[in-house]
Amino acid sequence: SKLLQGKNVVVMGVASERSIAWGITKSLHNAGANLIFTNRQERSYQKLTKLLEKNEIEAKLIVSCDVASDESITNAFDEIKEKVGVIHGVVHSVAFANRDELKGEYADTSRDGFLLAQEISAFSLVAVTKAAKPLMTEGGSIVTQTYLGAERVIQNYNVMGVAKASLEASMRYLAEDVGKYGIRVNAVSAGPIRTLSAKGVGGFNEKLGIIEEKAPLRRNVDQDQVGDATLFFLSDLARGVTGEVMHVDSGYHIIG
Ligand code: 0WD
Repeated sequence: SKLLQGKNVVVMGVASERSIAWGITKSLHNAGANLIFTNRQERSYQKLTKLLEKNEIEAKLIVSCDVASDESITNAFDEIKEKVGVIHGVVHSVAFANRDELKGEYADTSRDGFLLAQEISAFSLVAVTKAAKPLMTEGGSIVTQTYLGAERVIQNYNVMGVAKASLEASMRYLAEDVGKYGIRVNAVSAGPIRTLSAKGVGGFNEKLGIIEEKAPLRRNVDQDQVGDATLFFLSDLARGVTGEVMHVDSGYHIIG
């Protein structure tokens, strides 16, 4: 049977057809998962319902969730519990930083901008894990999306790189917390992919060019490749893996 047949998976962060979470959606759907979606904005909800229709994918449930609010997260997972019951996976594909802080010098980061990036991009995984845990009574898998800027200084990524470092460390601490309940927590570190969020990072096109030139595979990755890697983490194939960051970046991270 299929890898995720009959499994209930929550996908957070489909904003458009270009979203990494949309690539993930297609992989999970093909693997037989029942999908539950969360959106922040009405605009994303409209786009998502159109995309689902076009691709003949039926959502089990769509709920609104703004990860800036504990109440919104609690309400979303309460509704999922009530209408779906047990869940087996969560895909966390959400991040935010002020656009004017994704260029220039990191030293110019404002206090508010720093805290905002940490809140939406890193703390949200903590809050979501806490909310999802009681619904994962049959064990589960939580997968977040990170980037190389967590490990190295990548020009313009600045405050988001520091937020991703926090996200990766949180992922490891959370993996320890929930491992005893049979829940795994992992991260996919994707290479640059042109999405709505990526447009906000200064010098994005140059980044794509450098990968084509220097990465072992000499090409950029796409949303579908991230989708399949995320599927691996969600599936039983990864039953022995937790607290891991897996790079889906054409091997770029090994190059000095
Ligand atoms: O090159 C890239 N695109 C990479 C992205 C490389 C490596 C990692 N990533 C990460 C991003 O940092 C993020 O964590 O992948 C994740 C998804 O990013 P994406 O697919 O590039 O971005 P996008 O299509 O813009 O989706 C981001 C979602 C949007 O959904 P909504 O429904 O809100 O429009 O994150 C959402 C964002 O708005 N988001 C929020 N969702 C809930 N609550 C919030 C929030 N407060 N803020 C932003």
